[in-house]
Parts: sequence; C-alpha cells; structure tokens
Amino acid sequence: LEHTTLIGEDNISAKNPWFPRHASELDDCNHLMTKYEPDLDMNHPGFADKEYRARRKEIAEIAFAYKYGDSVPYIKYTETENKTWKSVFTTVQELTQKHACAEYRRVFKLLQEEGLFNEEKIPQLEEMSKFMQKHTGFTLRPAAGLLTARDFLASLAFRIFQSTQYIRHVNSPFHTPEPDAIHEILGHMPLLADPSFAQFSQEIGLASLGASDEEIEKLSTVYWFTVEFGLCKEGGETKVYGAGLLSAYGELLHALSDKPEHRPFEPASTAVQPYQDQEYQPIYYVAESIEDMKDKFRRWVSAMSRPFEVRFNPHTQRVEVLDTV
Ligand code: NLE
Ligand code: FE2
Repeated sequence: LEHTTLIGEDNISAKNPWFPRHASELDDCNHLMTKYEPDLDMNHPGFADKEYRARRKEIAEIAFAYKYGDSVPYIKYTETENKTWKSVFTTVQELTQKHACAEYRRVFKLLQEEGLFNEEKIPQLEEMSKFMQKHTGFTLRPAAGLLTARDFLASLAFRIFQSTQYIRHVNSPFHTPEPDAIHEILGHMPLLADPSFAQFSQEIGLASLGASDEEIEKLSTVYWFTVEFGLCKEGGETKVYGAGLLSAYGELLHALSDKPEHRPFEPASTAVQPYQDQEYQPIYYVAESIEDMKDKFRRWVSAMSRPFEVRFNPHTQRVEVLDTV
C-alpha cells in the first residue's frame, strides 16, 4: 500500500456510481424493491388481511423515520406475532442441532444462554444489535422491506446489517419468499456474530462499493448462494449455513434431500447462475468450509475491475478510498 494515495469524492471517475463513504450516509441507502409487498402482491398471504397490512405499515414507518445513531425502536409484538415466532423457533431449534454448521450452533447456544433466544418472545433488534456488536462489531438498522442489492450490500461494508422488523403472516410460518424479522434473527444474526463469517459479509459489502450494475448482480448472486442458501461440508457431512434455510424448516429439509442439485461452490460460475426467489431452490452450492469459501471469494473478487481500492476505518466508521493507479 506504499504507493497508494487517499482520494476524495470528486476524484472518482464518473463511471463509478455514488456510494456511501460514512456509515451515516446509509440514511440514503434504503431504497426498496416492492415486488413482495402485501399491498401489491395478490399471492402474498397478507394481501386480503387488512389488519396485517396496517401492522406492516406501522412497522415500516419506524424504518423510514430511523436515522444513523438512533437506537432501534422497541416493538411491542402482538400475541399472534409471538406465536408465529414460537412455531418457527421450536422447529429451527430442533433441526439446526443436527443440520446447521458448527459456527451457527455455537452462537445459537450462546444466544440461548443469554436469554435472547427463547421460544416465548421475539428478541428486540436493539438487543440483538448489542449482542452482535460485542462479538464482531456488526450492528443493525431497521429496514422497511426488501432493499435493492446495491443499498443492502453497501451497508455490509460498514458492518451494518439492514434488518426488517415486521413478522411474516401467521398463515405461513414455515416459508416466506420475502425477508421478515424471524428470518433475519434466526437466519442471519447468529452467523453475523461469528468473526469469520462477519469478515466475509463485510468483504462482499466492500466489493460492492462503486461497482457497476453488472458486478452488483454478480455479487448479489454470490450472496444469494452463500449467505442466503449456502451449504458446507463438515466432517464428511453436508451442513447448512444459509440464512434462508435456517429460518425455513421446509426448505432446509428440501436442501439436504436428494431432490435438488448440489454443486461445489466456485465463485466465477456461482456468480452467473440464474435463480428465482419464490419457490425452493433447485440448485445449492456446497463450500468446503466457511474459511475456504472466503478464500475462493477473495481470489475471485480481486480480479474485479474497479480502478480503486477501499478499506474500512473502524475508528471513524468511514470507508477510505485508495487510488491504485
Ligand atoms: N424463505 C425464507 C424464510 O421463510 O424464512 C426467507 C428468505 C428470504 C430471502
Ligand atoms: Fe436474508
């Protein structure tokens, strides 16, 4: 890094899209993809449920009003919402002991010991944020729904995870195509409190800053097949580390059955594999281990064409841009 110089906002070539330089600028990175909103999607289990739609709106308002530095507002979850949590939590608890990767099982146990994970009530995002911060520095900010890939990935560069706060409809506890707080809390948060996995998540985020649309598409596809739906080997067995599987009991069993195809994780080919997000996946990628996946990812991502390098300064929560030419 001896011959690099720090460069300012104006010196980045016009062909690189704007990106946040400081964690506070994530206040401008909350653009939503609206495809699964219960108001708009006739197939959404909440489409005909007025009360559910009103509740979603109420919780979305909290995310829209949130500003950097605020603590995540407390939500008084209803009895129905806690009941939905309970049915997912108990199945996940049972299945993951057998099928989740060791990193997940370790943190899950810790969360139980600390009383954050229990079947009776949904943990508050603020409490989860404090827990993660203590272990890896990751924190949470509330999101109103499914974000654009660019905005979502950018936040990871700052070790910030944008999390939904509403709960899935009570009629579909075991699988929902859209993220909800149960998916974020049970699927993502334990691994974001694991140092190695947290590092990987941040590296995908850093790689996305200022990337072209085509590169964002590749990075989010890699994210999809790893962080969301990844499998990995462990002592001769295949285990689950993908959050979309850890929060959805039906698909977890499907993923480990002989119905879908299992392919070895190889970033270059994984990044261009088309996928859908409505039904169970027909293809899953299996990593040798989380460490190995990280190594392969690093090698692949270093060949991306960005004319500058970025590094995160945790003291200032700023991304510094280094000119490498
Ligand atoms: N299918 C997952 C679940 O039901 O928890 C959510 C996946 C979000 C990408
Ligand atoms: Fe997710």
